[in-house]
Amino acid sequence: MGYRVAVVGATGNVGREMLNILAERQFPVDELAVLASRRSLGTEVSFGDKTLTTQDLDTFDFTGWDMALFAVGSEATKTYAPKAAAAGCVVIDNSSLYRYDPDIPLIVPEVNPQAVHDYKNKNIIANPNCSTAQMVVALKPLHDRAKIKRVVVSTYQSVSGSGKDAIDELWNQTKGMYVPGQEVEPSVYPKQIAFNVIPHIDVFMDSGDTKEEWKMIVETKKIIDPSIKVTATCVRVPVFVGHSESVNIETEDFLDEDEARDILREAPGILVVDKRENGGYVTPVECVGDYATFISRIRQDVTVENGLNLWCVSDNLRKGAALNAVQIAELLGREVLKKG
Ligand code: 11C
Repeated sequence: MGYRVAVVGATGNVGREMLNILAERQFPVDELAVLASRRSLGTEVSFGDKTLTTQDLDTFDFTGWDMALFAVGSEATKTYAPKAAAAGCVVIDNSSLYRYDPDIPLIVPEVNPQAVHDYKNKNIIANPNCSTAQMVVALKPLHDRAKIKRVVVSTYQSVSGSGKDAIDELWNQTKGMYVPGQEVEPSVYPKQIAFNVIPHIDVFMDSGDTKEEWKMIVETKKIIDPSIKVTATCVRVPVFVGHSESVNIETEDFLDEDEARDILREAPGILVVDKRENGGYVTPVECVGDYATFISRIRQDVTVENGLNLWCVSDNLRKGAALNAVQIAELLGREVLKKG
C-alpha cells in the first residue's frame, strides 16, 4: 500500500522536478493529483512514462490525501496550505512562508531528520531555501566533529532560482547581445544578468543584508545549531542551473583538512571531488540533474586559529528544492505514516 500524494504547482520548474524525482525514486504512490492555478489548468505534465492533466487547486478537496508537496509562492501557500493541513493532509512546503515559525519543523533529512515528528504541531513541514540546503549538508558533519563557531559564505546563484522568466531573460539577453536591435532590457533583474554578476537576491532588509542572506543565517541556525554565526553575501550569476558557494568555516576544535575531507566523503548526500589539479573540482554545469551536494577545494584557512575553506555546488532545483521535499516525504513515510 502506498500514499495518495498531491503536487501543488505542478507546472512550475520545481513542481515538475518534484514529479520527476518522485518517479525516479519510485516513491510509493497509490494516487497522484497534480494541481495548478486556474491559469495553468488543463496543462499536461509528465510523471515517469505517464502524462497527467492538472486539476484546479482552488476546488480540490485534500480530505483523504496523505501528503501535499507545495511548490507555489507564499501568497498561494497562505491560502491553500492551511486548507490541506486542516483536512489531515501533511503539507511539505517549499515556500518561505512557514520556515521561521517555531512550531513548524524546517528539515534537511541528512541533517535534522529527528525534527520530522514535530510535523504534528500544524501538519506542515517546511523545506529550506536552496542556498541553505546545500550548505547545511556540508556543515553538519564538520560541526559534529569540531563545533562550528562562524561561517562566512559567498554564493554564486543560478537564474533558475528566480523562476522561468529569469531563465528566459538570461537566454534572450545573451542572444540579444549579438544581434543589433534585439538587445533585451533587464526586467526580472534590476541590472543586466548576461555576462554580468549581481550582488542582490531578494529584497533589502534594514540591516543592509538582503533577504536571501538573512535566510541563510536564520535557517542554518534553525536546522543545525543556533550558536553558529553566519554572514553571507548572495550573488546572482549568469548560470542556468546550479548554485555554488565559497564557504569559510571557523571551528572550536582544530580540524585538519585531510580529516575534513574524510569526514565529508563519509557524510550522507555529499560527493567529494577534490583533486588539486586542473579540473579537479566541480562546477555548476556538472551538477545539473544530480542529487548530491558536491564539495571541492577543501583546504586549511591559516589566517585564523581553526579555519577551513571549501567550495560547495548543487542543483538548486533538486537538493535545493524538489529533491529535499521528496526526501522529507520519504522520511515522513518511513518514520511516521509507515504505509509504503
Ligand atoms: C534564489 N534561493 O536562488 C532563491 C530561490 O526562499 O525558497 C528560492 C527562494 C526561497 O533566488
